[in-house]
Amino acid sequence: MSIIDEEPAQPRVWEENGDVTTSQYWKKNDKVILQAGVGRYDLWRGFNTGFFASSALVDNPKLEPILKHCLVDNYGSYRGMILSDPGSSDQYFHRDTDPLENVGSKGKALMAVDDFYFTCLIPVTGDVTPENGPTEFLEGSHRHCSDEFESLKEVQICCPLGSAVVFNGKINHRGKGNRSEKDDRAVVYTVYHKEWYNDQFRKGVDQT
Ligand SMILES: O=C(O)CCC(=O)C(=O)O
Repeated sequence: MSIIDEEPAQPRVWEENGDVTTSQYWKKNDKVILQAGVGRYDLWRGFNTGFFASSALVDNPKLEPILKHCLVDNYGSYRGMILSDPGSSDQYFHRDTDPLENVGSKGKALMAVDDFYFTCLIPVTGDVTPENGPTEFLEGSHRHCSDEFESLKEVQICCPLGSAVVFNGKINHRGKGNRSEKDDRAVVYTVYHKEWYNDQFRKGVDQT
């Protein structure tokens, strides 16, 4: 939180599923925190020591076989965290993967490639509840370009403490706002992706 309090917020503008999306981010040395809705923070880059390097996260025996099944070989992982304060707003809808298009972001190129990216969310301070902000998915959107999204259903997933949610990074989703009075809703995430993909890049974030 000291990074957010002390560093200037930098504006971020990019395209998500064909729509211009705006947010902000904070940067200090190797660390980058992305705003993921007002009052929601994605500790994205540079959080890789201590808890983030623990074997329960890095070599989790329950998760490893699932990811091996999904990605088969030549994949790696990194970790970060989503913090969501009481009173935070909904996040913007997004896919976790880049659309893989030079121009546009509707996902035509993405639909043509094999699945290469999965995200795992693990609550760490308490259950994820309807009040403190479930993860909302557009059901089946990992198999659709965004101009077909209208017919898809929104589904909210509440993950209890001790469980995890694993999803295809192509799926359109968002974290819902935190309507609770005092739950600090925190989830650690692990991103697993094929080695050929670079996830240390985000459109609209200064890479220097
Ligand atoms: O906080 C959540 O429930 C969703 C987080 C998210 O969108 C992500 O990790 O890509």
